[in-house]
Amino acid sequence: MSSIPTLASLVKDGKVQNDFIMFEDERPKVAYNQFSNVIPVISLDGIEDDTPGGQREVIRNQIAKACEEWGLFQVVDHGVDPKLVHDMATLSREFFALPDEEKLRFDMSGGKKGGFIVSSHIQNEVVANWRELVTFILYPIKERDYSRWPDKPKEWRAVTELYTENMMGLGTQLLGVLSEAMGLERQAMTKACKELTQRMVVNFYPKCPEPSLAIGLKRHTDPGTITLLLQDQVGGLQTTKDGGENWITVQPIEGAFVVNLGDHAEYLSNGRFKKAEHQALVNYDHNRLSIATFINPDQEAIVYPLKIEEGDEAILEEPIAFGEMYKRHFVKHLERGKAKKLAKENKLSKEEVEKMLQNPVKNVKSLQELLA
Ligand SMILES: O=C(O)CCC(=O)C(=O)O
Ligand SMILES: [Fe+2]
Repeated sequence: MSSIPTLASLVKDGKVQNDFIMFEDERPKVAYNQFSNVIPVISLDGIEDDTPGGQREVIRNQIAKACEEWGLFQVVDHGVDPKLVHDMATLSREFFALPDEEKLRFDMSGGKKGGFIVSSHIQNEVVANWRELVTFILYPIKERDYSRWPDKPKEWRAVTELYTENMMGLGTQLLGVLSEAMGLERQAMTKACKELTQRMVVNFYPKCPEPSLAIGLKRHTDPGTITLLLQDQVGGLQTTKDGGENWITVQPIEGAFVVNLGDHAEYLSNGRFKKAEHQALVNYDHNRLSIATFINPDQEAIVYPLKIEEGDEAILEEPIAFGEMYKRHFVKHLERGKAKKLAKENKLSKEEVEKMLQNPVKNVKSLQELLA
């Protein structure tokens, strides 16, 4: 989708281009601002109190329950400085408000590992997303490429460096709690990651002239271990636990982080904790900003269940390197889009689509080829 300059230049038209029109059955069913309160909001206050029956145990039980049911919850009293969080969001908004040519200085199309792009950093998506984004690698630190980070506003870099450090701290803390909830030592999940890596995607969803036809970010799961999402007060994040039958819109809470589990966490827990399927809607009246921090394993980390409950079978047929799992995740995502397109054009029957979706991983390309 790199042929699209930026979304700002499309908004004038009053209609979205065909590229952005969603398949009918995937168009938004529940409004972006019809908030639900079913997603647990968990205070981390007292998490250090590790005495028997103490606050850590209470928090652990709440988090485990949320992950068994949704794979998604919100945290408050998480200890991250509210000013830092506020600055991170404000500077991000300022970046997206820059003229197109400033943003396009960081154009990441053509396989670059970071920078600015419209719609998606994954190539060949069948339906485009109504979003602009900036993405970059934060950990391991030696892989940071500052030439791919915005250099305006000028405070961006220092604030992002502090923010990412805080996200690593919070993410590690939560993985510790999840490990304990599996009856394992606190470091079990981080050790299974070999070395924790981190990527950030700052999402900007401009107002959309046809929000009932387009989507900000199509339904997906995150491939990694755990995601910490900061969203503004506009609303638009939705999740489903029944494969898209019912969607609920997550209530924005000032200063909270939405935590969601990715594929890797589901595998490590052998399916006890769920990966959260989610999507982001756009709307007619407001721009929306969200900042996703993805905490992932090293590409070489071997993925296998850390704990298999008695009587359960392993959900993975064989151990697999995270790098390979990551690649398959995106191939599957793209194949799904292609199958839906063929179905729409009536070139595939429903059964054929199902078959394609069940066995999509043929001719796995290199990850580099998959990125825009
Ligand atoms: O914008 C949102 O609320 C969701 C973002 C997201 O899911 C992602 O970047 O992976
Ligand atoms: Fe996501």
